[in-house]
Amino acid sequence: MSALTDKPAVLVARRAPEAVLQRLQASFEVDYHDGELPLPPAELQARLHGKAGAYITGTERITAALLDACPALRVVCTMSVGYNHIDLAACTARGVLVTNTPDVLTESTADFGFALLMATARRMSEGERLLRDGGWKSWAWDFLAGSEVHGTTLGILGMGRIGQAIARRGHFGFGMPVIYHNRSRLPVDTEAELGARYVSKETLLREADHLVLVLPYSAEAHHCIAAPELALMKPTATLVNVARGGIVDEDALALALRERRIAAAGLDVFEGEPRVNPALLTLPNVVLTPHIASATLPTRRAMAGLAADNLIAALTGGKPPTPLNPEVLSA
Ligand code: 8YV
Repeated sequence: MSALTDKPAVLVARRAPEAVLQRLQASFEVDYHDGELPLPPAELQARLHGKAGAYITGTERITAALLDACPALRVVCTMSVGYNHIDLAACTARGVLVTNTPDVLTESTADFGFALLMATARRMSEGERLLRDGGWKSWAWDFLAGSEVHGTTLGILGMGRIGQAIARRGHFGFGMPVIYHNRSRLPVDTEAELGARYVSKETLLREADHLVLVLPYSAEAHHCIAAPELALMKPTATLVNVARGGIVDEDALALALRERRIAAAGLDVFEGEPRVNPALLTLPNVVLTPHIASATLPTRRAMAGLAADNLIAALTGGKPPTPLNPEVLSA
């Protein structure tokens, strides 16, 4: 509680839509960081001290050390579906509820994943760069000729909500046979609906014409696409990553792209973002976007609203809609 009001004190660690901020201010004593850049970790910790709630995004790391320094913290609400920036086990052990924003970004993120696949396969960024640089001189039969998309084999690593939404686009929109690998196999009726076939990771790598990474980041997913995996892919294949940067070994990918051991890549996420591996920046056959797969205004508003719903419910005796560790609520 704030010393001046009877409202719980919370930190809103990044800019939020005005309507969402107003809802939060009606329920809480809000410490608002409205700067362009994330708070440095020490300042994040200092400003979270004494707060009951944290409203964060994927750019704020919640560690065990931070939790120990902020014992008043009861709930962490992230405006993201991914939560690898939060030590969930440490939160649960300390009775801190964590919530994320699933579902509301699924379709927009899948739209973007498919757009990135198409831009990569059809060399759109390369073409635009060439045009802007005055390099468009004439027509030639193979001028900026890319890979086919329709009817080719779509591979998906990580068949959760977003993976399935991408599979649906490939299957229904582009007549693509879909193969996938995932920790667990989908029910057979879902596979039939998506036209998707479960395969080993090795088969996925060998057979996909376009491979899209949509798996959550975890220690076991770290660099799970590295030199040996890239070596299994077709030399004509496209790799798209809309999941997390750390899943791909970027040095190995840059080498494979340079040596044309795969045709092209489309990356929306980077290990150590917003820094981008310099080796990638010089290559023509990679489309690079700044982590914007969920970035449509309606989707971002929905994510911000859902994170606020979670925070308000958690601190006012309600039922948070999307908890990640609901066991904390029943404890
Ligand atoms: C966000 C994301 O843009 O939801 C996620 O996990 O990666 C993106 O949608 C970002 O993390 C904002 O918090």
